[in-house]
Amino acid sequence: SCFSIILFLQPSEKCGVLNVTKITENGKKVRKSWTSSWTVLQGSTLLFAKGQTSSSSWFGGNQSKPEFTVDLRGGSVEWASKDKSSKKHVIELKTRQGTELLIQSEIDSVITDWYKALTEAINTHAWE
Ligand code: I3S
Repeated sequence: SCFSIILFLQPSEKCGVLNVTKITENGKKVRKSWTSSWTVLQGSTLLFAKGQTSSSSWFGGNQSKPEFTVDLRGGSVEWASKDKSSKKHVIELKTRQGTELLIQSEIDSVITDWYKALTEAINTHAWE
C-alpha cells in the first residue's frame, strides 16, 4: 500500500512507476518528452513526481511537491492509436482542460491495471 504526503496523509488508490509524456498542453501541441515518473492516483487526482522510483525514496528524498498533477474529472482514457506512439501499451489520457498525456509501461499487467484504475476514477468522479 502507498501513501501520498503531498495532498493528505491517506492511502492512495494506486501508485507506481510509469513512463509519461505530455503531447498537448492547454490545447497546444507540445514536444514529447518521455520521463519515468512515480505516479499516484488519489481520488480524482493523478500526480506525477519526476525521477522518483519508489515510495521510500519519495518519503526520504527532498521532493516536496509533485512535478505536475492532473484533474481527472471530465477527462477520458483510451488505448493510444499507433500514430500517437511507436511504444507498446500506451494509454492516452485527455483532460477537460485540454491537456493530453501518454502513459506507458513495458509491463502488460501494470498498464492494464492503470487503465482500469483511471477509467474507474474518471467514472466515479464524473459528476463532481
Ligand atoms: O511522435 P514522435 O515525434 O515520433 O515521438 C518520438 C520523439 O518525441 C522522440 O524524440 P525526439 O524527436 O526528440 O528525438 C522520442 O525519443 C520518441 O520516444 C518519440 O516516439 P515514441 O514513439 O517513443 O512515443
